[in-house]
Amino acid sequence: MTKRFARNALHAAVAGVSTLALAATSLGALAAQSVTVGHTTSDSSHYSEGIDAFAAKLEELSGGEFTVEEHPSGALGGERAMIEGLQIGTIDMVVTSTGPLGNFVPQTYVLDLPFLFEDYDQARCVLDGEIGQELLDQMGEHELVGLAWTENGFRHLTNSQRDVQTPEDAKGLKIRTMENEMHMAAFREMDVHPTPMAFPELFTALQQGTVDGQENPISVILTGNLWEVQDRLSLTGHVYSPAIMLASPIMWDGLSDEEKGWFREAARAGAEATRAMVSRLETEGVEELKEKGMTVVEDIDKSQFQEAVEPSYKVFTDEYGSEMLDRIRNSSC
Ligand code: EAX
Repeated sequence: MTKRFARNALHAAVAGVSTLALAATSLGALAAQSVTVGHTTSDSSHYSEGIDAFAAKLEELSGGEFTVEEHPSGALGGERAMIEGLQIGTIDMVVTSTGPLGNFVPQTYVLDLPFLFEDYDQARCVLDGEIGQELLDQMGEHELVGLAWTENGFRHLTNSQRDVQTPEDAKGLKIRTMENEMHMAAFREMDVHPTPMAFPELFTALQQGTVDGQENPISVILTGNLWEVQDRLSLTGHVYSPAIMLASPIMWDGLSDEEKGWFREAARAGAEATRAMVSRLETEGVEELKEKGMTVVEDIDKSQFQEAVEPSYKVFTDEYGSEMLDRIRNSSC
């Protein structure tokens, strides 16, 4: 009897242990919920810096319930393809420029107008305010979830043909642009031949001379090694390039309100880290690019470029009206 009791007790204990073990395993499975984040830039870029900060904050807030799996360098495709991936749920999150975003959410085209923002402070102030929030909310109408505005940076022109100091110097160049109608319209006004292309194809296109040049922020030129295949940089700063942290509605709908709050807070921490790196590289990065052998044209009369691309504003307002543009221009930022 005692023996049997002992055996039963043992069985019960074993059963108890395995129930606990099972419970621990399912907790473990939750703890290991991994979030895939894709982007086109390298793992030493400003986006990657932001994703590290996002991951650290998300893990901290969730007590390890979520971990982040970063896929840099276009491993999951170009920005347009990744945004489509969010809509169908094959990717959980993407950090992307607004380059191809207007194809999905036309309201964002306004942000891609050349010389819209004077400087980083103004752009960040607009995006962090009411207008930015309104645009983030609009993602929801297009099967996307906007978590936070982050940053790519002011775009500068590079090419392999000649030093470009004035719009006249740029005439006739074949320049890769993002898949963005506003950017293409602006370059057409300058008599530059815009060639839209996804970022992962860019390095080879420059290397093989399919295009003469491209335009991107300093961080992308530096950390994407574009200096290896481009020897001239002109600090045109012709357009501010916002970036956004987007989530898939399929992942999002499976989260509780508390979890959604963690993602939003972590995304803001990520944006902050990215912006800090963009600011730092805007000056330090130019020096590094010179050391790597690029000729840098710094003395640019931006008003000449601004004048040359001005008609592209009409292309925008004819199609989308001027309400949002006026609001940005009249904002207190
Ligand atoms: O978002 O396509 C581009 O030139 C972008 O600036 C790049 O993918 C980073």
